[in-house]
Amino acid sequence: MKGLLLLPLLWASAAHGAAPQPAAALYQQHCESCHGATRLGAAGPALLPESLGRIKPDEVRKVIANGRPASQMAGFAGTLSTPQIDALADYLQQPPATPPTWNDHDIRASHRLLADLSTLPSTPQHHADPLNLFVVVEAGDHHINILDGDRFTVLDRFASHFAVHGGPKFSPDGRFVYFASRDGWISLYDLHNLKLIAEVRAGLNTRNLAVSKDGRWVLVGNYLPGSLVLLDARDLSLVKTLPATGLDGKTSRVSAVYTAPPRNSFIVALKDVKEVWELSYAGTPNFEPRRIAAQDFLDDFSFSPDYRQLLATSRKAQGGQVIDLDSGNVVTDIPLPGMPHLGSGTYWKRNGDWVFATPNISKGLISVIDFKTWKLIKEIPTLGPGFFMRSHVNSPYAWTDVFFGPDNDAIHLIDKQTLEIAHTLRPMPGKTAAHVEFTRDGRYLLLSIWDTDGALIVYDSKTLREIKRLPMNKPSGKYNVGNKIEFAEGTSH
Ligand code: DHE
Repeated sequence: MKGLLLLPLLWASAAHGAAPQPAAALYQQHCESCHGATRLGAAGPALLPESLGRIKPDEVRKVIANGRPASQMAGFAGTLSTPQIDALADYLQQPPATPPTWNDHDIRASHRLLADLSTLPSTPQHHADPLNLFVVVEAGDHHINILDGDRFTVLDRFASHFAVHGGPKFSPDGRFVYFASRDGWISLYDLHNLKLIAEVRAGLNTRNLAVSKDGRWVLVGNYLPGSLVLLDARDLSLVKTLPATGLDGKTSRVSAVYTAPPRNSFIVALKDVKEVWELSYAGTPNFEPRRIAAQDFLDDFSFSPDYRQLLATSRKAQGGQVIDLDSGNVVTDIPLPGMPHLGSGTYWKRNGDWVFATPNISKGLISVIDFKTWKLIKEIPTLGPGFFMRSHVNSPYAWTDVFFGPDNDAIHLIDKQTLEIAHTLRPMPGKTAAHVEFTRDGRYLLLSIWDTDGALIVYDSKTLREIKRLPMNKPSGKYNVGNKIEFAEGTSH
């Protein structure tokens, strides 16, 4: 194997005193049939440094040794020695000898139609309210649940591709939902017929996707290769690929793509080039980017409620920056300490004015900003850094988690008017509690216990009484169809 040339030191002594084997040969013998000769993935996920970057080396070793429950990944502890497992784990963290590529031909070749939409009924084939369904990502064993949002029962549960990340996005009528996995797979699912319709691999390492307001287009943002991939929303067939190349000729990773409904456009942030792109989808679009110069590399961003301004942060910057999307000018800088997670921030009305609140991944605080003056109104101390924040127009509270540190089992409920923590819940002491989403009417909300022996807990949003608990394996994000298609106040973009 070519990797062998690059990695002469990755040799491992074999079990039972047999001759040592290079890690590349071990890969070829034990891993290649499922993960592909070039490590780009096949039945199993891609095993590239980019795909494994979020998994600790120890965890990689454990998966090789013990396998993954409820998946086809078998354990190799009985076949491989500990040094062999270590060598394999190290090998997987090295880039392949030949840099991986993924072009239009590969995208088209990966495209699969799984059901014939023209033969399927166009009305819901279940008895639940189609606008109060929830899509729940079960990250522990890579599954998706479709939940009746009135009865809190599971209507369907199916395997997803490896590591679905970011919010699934919906067609404007709420019939279709689109998923992106970190592995680059995009899936289209019909919520009326509870059926997967199509899938395509748009990249090797994907950030997220956005769906146009008119429901015609899906835009996918990739880290690897650095590109935008435009798909036909009806069947995920490839329309166009745009390399994410800046004016300086440098190709960038895409930080994220979002749809901006009032602008009829997609907004794209680039991670390695100081540009924000706007791609209009009005009329007969050509999808040529309008380039807005940014003063920094943008990692994470959010919008004002009217989508006129973009509130962006750079991991390297000392705070946030507001960019006017019409003029392209920087409006102001905002002092935001730590690492604000703007993409998970939320907004609400306080004394008649919009405020925006963002959790912080590195500091235990919530920053609250006035949308009119862009002044920081308050920093609310929390029990530790958090990831997500959510509310609903009918709820007096904004819910935020303490994702990191010893208090990661706590959930804070922030009073939206006083900006004080009104309640702190510990739904399952000792287990991470994170990410909530409200029912369409805001009466109930679903909360994740982010653990292998985790659960989805349904609360009454007023009395804070627990209504139901559904056991799940690391449930992560959950999304209410009605809230998402209406871009409701309090939910994510
Ligand atoms: Fe996410 C959304 C970026 C790590 C779970 N995350 C998003 C979005 C972005 C983003 C840009 C918005 C996409 C969208 O909804 O279309 N996430 C990042 C990162 O840069 C970061 C910090 C590091 C990385 O390597 O990607 C990161 N994210 C994580 C995790 O470790 C989480 C907790 C577990 C996981 O699945 O990887 C995680 N991210 C989520 C979830 C959402 C999300 C559940 C959707 C939030 C929502 O409510 O819409």
